[in-house]
This record gives sequence, structure tokens and C-alpha cells, in this order.
Amino acid sequence: MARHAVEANFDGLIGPTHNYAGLSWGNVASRTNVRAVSNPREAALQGLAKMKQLADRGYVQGVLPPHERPHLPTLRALGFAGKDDEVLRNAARNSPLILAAVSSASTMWTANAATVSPSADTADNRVHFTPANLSAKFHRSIEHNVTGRALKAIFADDAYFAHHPALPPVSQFGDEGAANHTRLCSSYGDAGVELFVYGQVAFDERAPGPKLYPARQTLEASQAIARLHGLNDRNTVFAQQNPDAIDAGVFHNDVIAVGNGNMLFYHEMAFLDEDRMLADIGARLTGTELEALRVSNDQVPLEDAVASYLFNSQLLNTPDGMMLAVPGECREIESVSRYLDTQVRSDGPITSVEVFDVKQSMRNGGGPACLRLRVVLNDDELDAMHPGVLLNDALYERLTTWVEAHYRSELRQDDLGDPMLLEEVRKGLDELTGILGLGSVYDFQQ
Ligand code: SUG
Repeated sequence: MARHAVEANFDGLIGPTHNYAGLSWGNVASRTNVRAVSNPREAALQGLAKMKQLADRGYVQGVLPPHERPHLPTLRALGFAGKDDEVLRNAARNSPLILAAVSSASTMWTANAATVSPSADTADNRVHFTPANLSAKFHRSIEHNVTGRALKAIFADDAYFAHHPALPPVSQFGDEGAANHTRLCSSYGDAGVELFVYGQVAFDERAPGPKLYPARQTLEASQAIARLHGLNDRNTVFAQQNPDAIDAGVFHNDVIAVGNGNMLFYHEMAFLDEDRMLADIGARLTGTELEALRVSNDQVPLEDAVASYLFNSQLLNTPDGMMLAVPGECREIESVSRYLDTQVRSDGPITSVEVFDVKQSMRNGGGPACLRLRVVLNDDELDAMHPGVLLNDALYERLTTWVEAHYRSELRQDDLGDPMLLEEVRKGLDELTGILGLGSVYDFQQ
């Protein structure tokens, strides 16, 4: 008998050092906006507004804290020595790109924070978490320790929750978390099918892969996560991304596909062997039929899909169907806007479209779906988690006031070495752990 369960979305609170450093080769927006002046305050408020709107509509909405950036322990591990301000000055003068990397607010994109398997799918009936090693990009490879600490603090009861360390931090086990993982099911509390999408097979040099941009997720990493989480062949499907899509800027599968319930919404260029993947899912899904909503290149050219982030949307259940929560850019690109209107007018599965302004994040290649980590929880698990990170009116007000007090409205690359910035960040984050009731998760607090 299936338990009642909900999909809770945990958005990354956008950190005070949000900036545009062009760190992600293969992510078109990150490269296009390199050295643009960012507005961390606006970014964080945009993220909070999205969370609030969804919480107001009745969705369970949580928040994950930003990390300490610039991350001085990483600079010290790389040989920058002295007092904190000397370390910063030295890095700014001699290695500004390393300083930019350890200053990125990239933990906002919590779709990459971890892979999560709901208890209905796992052998021991616990919810399993594995923080992603994010080893494809240096600036993101330093996230998983603190991410793991925060997840353990929030989902602490080991009767319900199991936490694994990140996979070995090498390219053969490159893991980008839930951005390459979708779950299809009849209802959230039922056993589902977990679809793992990878960019490349690591241990087979002849296997197809992208020619221009890196494939960040490997099959071997996805298989390791499935083993760790106690999944089995009957509830997992592994599918390869189309290498041409990666070379067109689809650096994660969630830039070109999104699933919810029994529906998979995707672009025709998303997968290498679409037919096999659909058959594999169809054969495993119980209690419902797979609904595959495929968008052709004629309807939405791949480059429009990448530029608009149509598929980096949240697909959410509503009483009469599904809502697609899209970034504002979808209304700026004609083919996409037309497609959305046609969908809503038809009697297809997408019954409404809601637009969110997350432009500050979008300029670094992060849309609404990048900003959230989905955690399916049954009623007991929801009761067992730390409630202090669940968004309600009071927490929204406190976080908004907190952002307004601690964030700058302009940040340039040259500001990253400012010792005042580090001080502002630490002061702010110290206060934040108090607001969220998380205890000391940061290195500077240990
Ligand atoms: O890893 N951008 C992120 C965007 C992550 C989007 N997440 C998902 N698709 N789930 C990345 O490429 C850019 C940072 C900079 O250039 O300053 C960056 O890290």
C-alpha cells in the first residue's frame, strides 16, 4: 500500500558573492556573461520570491543555505598563506581566476547538490542522499563537504534518512547530482522509476561522447549512486545524453528534459537512444502509463531551448493537471512562447504556465529547476526532518530582511579580494545558521 508523500523542493539561497566569472566551459550563459557586474541582493531576492510564490500555492518549499565564499581553506590548501587578508590579497594579485573559483556562489544550483532516492524506491525503505562530487569544475568540486553537512543537519534521523559521502573525486566518477536524475511514478508515495542520464561512459574509450564540451556525468557514477541507494534493475533506467546536445550547450540533462509523475517532457535532441529509453521506462513503471511529451526541433529549435531554458522548468502537480514554472526568458523567445501557448490551449498534460524572474541566476546558466533539489518525503519523513528550513511567511520575511542587511547590490571581479567582503559574508552566514537553526555547518564556525 503506497504511503502518502509529497515532493518537497529545496532551493539554494543565493549567496552574497554571486558573480559572473565565466567558470563553466560548456555552459553558454556562463561564458557569455563573463565579467558582467552582478547584483547579489537582487539575485537572492529573486530566488526567495520564487520560493515564496510556490510556498503560497501550497507546495512544500525548503531552503538550503549558501556556502562560505571566498573559501579560505581551499586557498590555504593551494599554498596561499598568512592572515586571511594576506591570503586574499595574494590570490587576487597572483591568481584571480582561482580566487574567482573559490568565490563562486554556485551552491545556489541545488539541483546539483545531491542525488536523492525516495524511501519507496530503496531496499531499506529510507531516503538516500549522495552529495554530488561535481568534479568536472573546480569551483563546484569544493561544494560537497558542506552540502553533506547541511543535508545531515536537516535530515538527521537515521531511522528515516541515509547519507553517503560523495563519489571519488575524479572525472571517471563525475557526478552532477539530481540535474541528471528524474523520477517517474504513479504517485509520489509509490515505487517509481529512477532515470539516470549520463554524458559519457568513462571506462570505454570507444563509446560515443561530445567532441567540443565536456560530459560532466558518467555512467559509472550513475550506477554507483544506484548501488549505494539500494535501487535495483526493476526501478532504474540508465540513458545516455545525445552528445550533439552537450556540444550545443546542454551541460546537464535538466537543460533539455524534466519529469514529474508519469510525464517526461523533453526535446527530441535530448537522448541518444530515445526509443530504448522510453521502452525501458514503460516496462518498469507500475500503476500508470508513461506520458512522453516530446518537443521537436521544428517546434522549438535546440538553440532556442538552450537560450530560453524551457526545459529547466519545474513541472508541478496542480488539482487539474500540471503547471510548468518557467524562467522569464521563455516569453522572450518566439518559438518557445508560441509552444507554451499552444500547450496550454490544447488538452495536453501541461495545463498552466507560470513565469519566474530568476535572471541573475540565468545569466550563469541556472534556471528555476537548477535552483531546486527535489526530496520526496512521506508524512513520517516530513515530520522527522528539521522544520526550521521550511519556508513559511515568517521565514520568508526573516530571510528577506537578512539579505537586505548583508548583501551588496553590485559585485565586480575586482571586489572578490576585498577583505571586507569576506567579513560581511562570515557575519551574515553566522547569523543565517541561527535563523535556520542548523548549528555550525561552516568551516569558519568549526
Ligand atoms: O555548473 N554555472 C553552473 C550552472 C548550474 C546549473 N545547474 C543545472 N543545470 N542543474 C554550472 O555550470 C557558472 C559560474 C560562473 O561562471 O561564474 C556556473 O557555475
